[in-house]
Amino acid sequence: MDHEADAHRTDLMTITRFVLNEQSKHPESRGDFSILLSHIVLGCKFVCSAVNKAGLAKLIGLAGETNVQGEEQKKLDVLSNDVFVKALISSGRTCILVSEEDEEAIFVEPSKRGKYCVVFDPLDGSSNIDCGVSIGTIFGIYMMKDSHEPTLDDVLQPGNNMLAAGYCMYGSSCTLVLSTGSGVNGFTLDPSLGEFILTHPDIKIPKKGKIYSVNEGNAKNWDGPTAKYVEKCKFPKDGSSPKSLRYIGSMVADVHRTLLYGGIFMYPRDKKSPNGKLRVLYEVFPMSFLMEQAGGQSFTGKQRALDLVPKKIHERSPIFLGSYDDVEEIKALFYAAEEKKE
Ligand code: FBP
Repeated sequence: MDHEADAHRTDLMTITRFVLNEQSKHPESRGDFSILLSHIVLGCKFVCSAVNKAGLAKLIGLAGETNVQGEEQKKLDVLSNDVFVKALISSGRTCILVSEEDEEAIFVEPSKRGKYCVVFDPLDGSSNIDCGVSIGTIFGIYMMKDSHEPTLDDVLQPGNNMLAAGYCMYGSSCTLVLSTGSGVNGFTLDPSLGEFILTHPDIKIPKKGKIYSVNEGNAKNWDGPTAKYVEKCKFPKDGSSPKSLRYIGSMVADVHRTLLYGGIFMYPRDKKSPNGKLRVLYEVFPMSFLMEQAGGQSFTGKQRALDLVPKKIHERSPIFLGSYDDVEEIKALFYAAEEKKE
């Protein structure tokens, strides 16, 4: 070990230092938020190591139960959910948790309760777990509305009220992308240090992209504006080059690529899924929060995604997010279709 070289690494910007620096900008802060984030980071490290050794540790395959979405749970789903529920409750900073894997919201017992509500998908992209394709954890953080007994109203808030959001991608490297409301930063886990290091400072999505990302297998059931937009991507009439199709089928991986390379990621509504597939609280809102913080935008087909006010914790919504100009194009098609109806 080249101690000399390593000594110089002690000035690296770790996520812990980054969060504490952000905290120092708020002299009134008691550090509760930083403590909560540090427990989420711990959960990501745990799940990252479990995902890396999943094949060897027989963690792949089915767990034999089904979750609230009626989906068969995978062993890693259950493990990841346990990891995050325990980490969040032991932070002593949360009052309500909403997980993709739990039918009901989890109300933290008073002795361990704090003022934050966390909504999360412990392991998104589960259809890709067994084939080793990138998967991830998605999370969003709200503040309780006020200091009364916590209720579902404290999580059924519009996305605009979200304080922070992020995802951790378990892929060729483990990357945690975070926004606390002033820009988006990406951190890569250095396994030798066990630390997330700032590798993607102040991420800005390109204003326009060359990629569109959607499950074209649903094309025959799409509505007019979606079909028209995808047609335009493939056969542009303005002489520009066709967009490339990239679809991994793991939202974290597809959104991560979109954030870095630009373009548009879509999970539209269709005749089979009139509200699309992705869940508002722990998929649509966190990714829309990050996209807007990076200069992109996020649209439901009717409105700005973060203006949605969910009525149920596992509510779904169509989503079109990505580069500002690309989402503007599909918004124009949807609005034009609406006007025609009137
Ligand atoms: P899970 O949370 O159950 O994994 O479902 C979400 C998801 O896997 C997203 O990650 C992905 O974008 C989408 O479903 C893929 O859906 P489809 O296979 O219908 O294209």
